[in-house]
Amino acid sequence: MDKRIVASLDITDRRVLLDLASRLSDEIFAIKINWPTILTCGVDIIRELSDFGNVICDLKIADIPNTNRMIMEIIRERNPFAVIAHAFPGLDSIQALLDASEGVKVIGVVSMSNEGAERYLNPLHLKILNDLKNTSAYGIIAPGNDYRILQEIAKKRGNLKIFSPGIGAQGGSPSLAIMNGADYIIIGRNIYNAQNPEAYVRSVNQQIEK
Ligand code: BMP
Repeated sequence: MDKRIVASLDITDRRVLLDLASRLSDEIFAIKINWPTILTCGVDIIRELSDFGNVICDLKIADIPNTNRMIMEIIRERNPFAVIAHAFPGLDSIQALLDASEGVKVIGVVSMSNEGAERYLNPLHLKILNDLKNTSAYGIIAPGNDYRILQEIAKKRGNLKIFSPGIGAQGGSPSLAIMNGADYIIIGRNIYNAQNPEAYVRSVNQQIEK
């Protein structure tokens, strides 16, 4: 079976992070890292983690095209599989990332899993999705704990892959997220705080398979 879990290893201790990455690598699609890891371990952690498989850099890049391009040029040197960017700054900003990507995939945030996103971002999700469909972006972020939004996005996503956070600690269920349209589920705390992260990941894989 194709692996569907993205392990969000929001860990700031380099040794703990690399150890867990090596233990999980056979059971997951990718490792996702975020600002806490990059700010503490340094940007070269991306290359180190890439020894264990796909690395998704969750930088939620959200700037003008020139700054986006500069960020992509720094990141792409370190062998990531993908970067996550906000799409709300506009298509010129997303296009700048795509133009500089040299094969690194771009995943755009369409809607978020936190409650506060209901006010500003989430009402725009279909508009953002439609725009992203006209680019060469690889995927989108859509909430794995809001099945109504997830279903709506899944119906209209075209070729874009759906990555869904909000699983476990934020209330979403792995199998319901997949049933409602997620291609990949992003799980953080439930993995790295588990007593036995490998066993937890294996049990989620079994749930998904069923
Ligand atoms: P956790 O499973 O521990 O809640 O972690 C989820 C991860 O996904 C975190 O890195 C968070 O920043 C990210 N994320 C999210 O939770 N919701 C979103 O809408 C977008 C995210 O990138």
